[in-house]
Amino acid sequence: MQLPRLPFTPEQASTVSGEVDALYTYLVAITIFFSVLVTALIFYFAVKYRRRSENELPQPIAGSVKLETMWTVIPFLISMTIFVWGASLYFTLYRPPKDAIEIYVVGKQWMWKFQHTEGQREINELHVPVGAKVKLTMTTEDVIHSFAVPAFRIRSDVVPGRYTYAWFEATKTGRYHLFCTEFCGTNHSGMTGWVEVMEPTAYQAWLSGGGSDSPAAQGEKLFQSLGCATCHRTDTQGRGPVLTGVFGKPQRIQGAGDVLADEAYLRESITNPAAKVVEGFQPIMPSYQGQVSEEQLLQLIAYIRSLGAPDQGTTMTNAGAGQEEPSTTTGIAPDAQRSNPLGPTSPNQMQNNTSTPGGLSPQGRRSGGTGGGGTSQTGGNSNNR
Ligand code: HEC
Ligand SMILES: [Cu+2]
Repeated sequence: MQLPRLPFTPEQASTVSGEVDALYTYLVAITIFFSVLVTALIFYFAVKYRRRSENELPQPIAGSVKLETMWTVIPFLISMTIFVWGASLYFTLYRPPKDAIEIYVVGKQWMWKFQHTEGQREINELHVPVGAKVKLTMTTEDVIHSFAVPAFRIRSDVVPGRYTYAWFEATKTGRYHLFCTEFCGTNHSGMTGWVEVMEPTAYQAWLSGGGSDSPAAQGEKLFQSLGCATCHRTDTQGRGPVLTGVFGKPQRIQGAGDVLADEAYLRESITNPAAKVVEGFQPIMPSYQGQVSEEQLLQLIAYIRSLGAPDQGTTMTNAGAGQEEPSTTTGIAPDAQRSNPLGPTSPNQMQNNTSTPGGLSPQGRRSGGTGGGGTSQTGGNSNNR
C-alpha cells in the first residue's frame, strides 16, 4: 500500500513502509481531530457559559449517564482500532517469514558487521536484492544497539547475549540510510551505514565475487579447532550428543522438559552449557563464554544448523581460500571498511575471520586462559557483557 506520505517522513522503500505510514497517518489524524475539537470546545464553552452578571450562580449538574457512556464507549472503540491495527502490523514486522534470505548482524561500538550465508562480509554497508525477503539475525559484542532503516520502517534493538530479528522486503533499488537508534556511547551518532538494494542479477554477481567461506564452513572449522568435535562426533560414541538434525527440534532437557533448539538455545548451549543439560548426558561440556566472539558463535550455529539440513550444506569447496586473510570485508565493497567512522578496527575484530590456533581469541589468551587446550574453560573474560 503506497499512501501519500506525510511531510517529513522518509522515503517508502519496503513492503511494510506504506502500512506503517497508514497507521501513523491514522494516529496523526485522530490526534489532530481531537486537539482541534477540544480547543474549539474550550473557546465555544468559554463564550457560551460565560458569567453574564455579577451575582449569577450556575446550575448544579447531577451527572449524565448518556454523556458518560458516550465518552467511555467512543474512546474505547477508537483505541481498539489502534490496538488491533497496531498489533497486526506488529506481528507482520516481528515475525520473519520462513523463506527469507538470512544475514547475520553483529553490532559493536561503533559499527555494524554483516555476514551473508554465502560468506561475504561487510561493515556499515549491507547489500540486498530488491523484491526478496531478508531476515536479519542480530546480536552485539558490547552494549545495546538498535538497528534501524527508516526507509524500510524497521527497527529492532540489538541486545548482548541474545538474538533479535528484523526482516524486510525492499521494493526499490537504491541506497538507504541505516542507523543505530540506541545511544551507545561516544560515537553513537557515527554508527550509521547504508543498505544497498540491488537488482537480483547484480546482487548475484556481487555475491559470487566474495572470497570468504560461508558462515557454516567457518563454523565447521571452529568446530574442529575448538575441540567440539572430540565430544560431538557423528557416531554415537562421543561424550556429547550427536548434533546432526538437532536444530529446530525439541530437545529433552534434564528437569525442564522439551526445549526447542533454536539459535538462542544453541548459543546458550555453547556459552553456558550447564544451564540446560541434555537428558542422558553429564554436564561435562566446558563453557566457551569469552573464548568465541559473537560472530564465531553465529558461525558455529550456522554449522550446527547445516547439519541435517541438506539444502544448506556446508560448502567447503573454497575451504582455506582467504581464510588466513585478516580482512573483514569481501573486497567487493572496499569502501565499506573506509566508511567506518573510526578507521581500521582493533585486532580484536580481526580474530573473527581467522581461526586462531587452539581457538582462543586474543583476549581469551590475554586474560589468562590456561593456554593451548582448545577446550580450556578459563578464557573467561567479561568483554562480552
Ligand atoms: C568435553 C566434551 C564436550 C566438548 C569439548 C563440547 N561439548 Fe557440547 N556437549 C557436551 C555434552 C556432554 C553435552 C550434553 C550435556 C549438556 O547439554 O551440557 C553437550 C551439549 C551441546 C549442545 C546441545 C546439544 C543438544 O542435543 O541439544 C550443543 C549445541 C553443543 N554441545 C555444542 C558444542 C560446541 C559448539 C562445542 C565447541 C565449541 C562443544 N559443544 C564442545 C560435551 C562437549
Ligand atoms: Cu549503537
